[in-house]
Amino acid sequence: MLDFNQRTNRTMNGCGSENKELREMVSAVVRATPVTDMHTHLFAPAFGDLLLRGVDELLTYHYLIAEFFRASEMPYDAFWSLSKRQQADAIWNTLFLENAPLSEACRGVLTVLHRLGLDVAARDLDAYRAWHAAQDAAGFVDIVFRCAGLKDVVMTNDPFDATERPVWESRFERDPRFHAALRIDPMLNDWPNACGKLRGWGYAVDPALSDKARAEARRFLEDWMKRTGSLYMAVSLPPDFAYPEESARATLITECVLPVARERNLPFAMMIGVKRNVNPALRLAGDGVDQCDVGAVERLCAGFPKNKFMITTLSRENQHTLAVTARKFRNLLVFGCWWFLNNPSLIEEMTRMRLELLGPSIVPQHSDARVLDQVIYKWDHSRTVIARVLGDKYADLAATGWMCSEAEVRRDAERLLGGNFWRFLERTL
Ligand code: RAT
Ligand code: ZN
Repeated sequence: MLDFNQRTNRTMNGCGSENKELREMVSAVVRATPVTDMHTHLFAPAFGDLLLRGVDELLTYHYLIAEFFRASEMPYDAFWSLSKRQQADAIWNTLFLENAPLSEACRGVLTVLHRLGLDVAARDLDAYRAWHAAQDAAGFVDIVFRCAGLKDVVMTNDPFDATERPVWESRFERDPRFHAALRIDPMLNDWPNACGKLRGWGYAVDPALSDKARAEARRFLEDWMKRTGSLYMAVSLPPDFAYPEESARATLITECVLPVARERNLPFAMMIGVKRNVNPALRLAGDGVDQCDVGAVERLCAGFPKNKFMITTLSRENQHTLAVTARKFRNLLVFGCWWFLNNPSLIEEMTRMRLELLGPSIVPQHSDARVLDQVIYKWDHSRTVIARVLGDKYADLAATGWMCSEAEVRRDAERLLGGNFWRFLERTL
């Protein structure tokens, strides 16, 4: 029996020797647990050039392009007129050689090269290029999945994308590691334009969203959910996203998206808070962030209890409200540290807060990878943070005498790194 002082010491002294072992065990378990990455921009090899990979793609990631323009004097147009290889050279020279690559996106490139077994100390970009050029797509997918500890990923599949659409319309063999998710931004964020496209594809829709148009919009969604076998529908939304409201978007959500999702018992994912094109000269790198009204999520979850919602918000300031909202609604799954939040300090803060408010009922992270290799660093860095936070939490429990077994830690890690996502999909409300 411990006396009061010993108990107090254990409680205060979070890093006792038992805790060191505990933390090491947690870290090993989290490292060994395979991940389902529930939101990426990756494609299976059957999609050809849509699957981005290699060091030039890593260096020209839009996160790095934004950082490059801060560090360089190069005019925007001059950069955009360069070939991809030249852009990669410019970014390498500017962000890695002339400046220290301290940002998370820069560090990520180095983690990838290192984990692939390349000599980062050599700073030899051409050697990295040569190594990548010798990899074939299918074999490289295997290498990357193994290295990242990935089980499977969810793609972002856009039926409005002129390059992607024909792939779905052709016959191809599905790779079971790449699941689909139907992305419907054009429909919900620019209905007049999307409406014209749908008409061209044989759906009798109209800008005013008559009854007939609503039925046809539902038919479009059903056709594409079926064709792609999507696990969910998804949209990214601006900070001023409101619900309910008088708008084509709100009508489409109520009358088309939610009924189709309900019918298939699949979630609707909303990623809220992106301010598109804050600086159009940066192209894909030109988007910004602002706070949104989490009340809109609350009203949707309350108003449609038979629908499942997966929500992430881009602004740090929205995270607490979102976590509290999830406490109130079992049809709400909070996921990931999205985009500008995918940095170790913010992942740590968010994961800690979410575990404290929601226990292990969350999806702490998704990668948002656009380049195959990126899953290596995104999961390497996130796993480290998740393991640290979990280690602290189990140590807090241990201080009371509640010891979690390795099997229990494994159970929790499996849930956090994929199980919760699959369970939410299969759940009937
Ligand atoms: O994280 C990103 O790469 C962004 O450009 C977006 O793609 C964002 O994740 C989104 O899905 O809209
Ligand atoms: Zn994304």
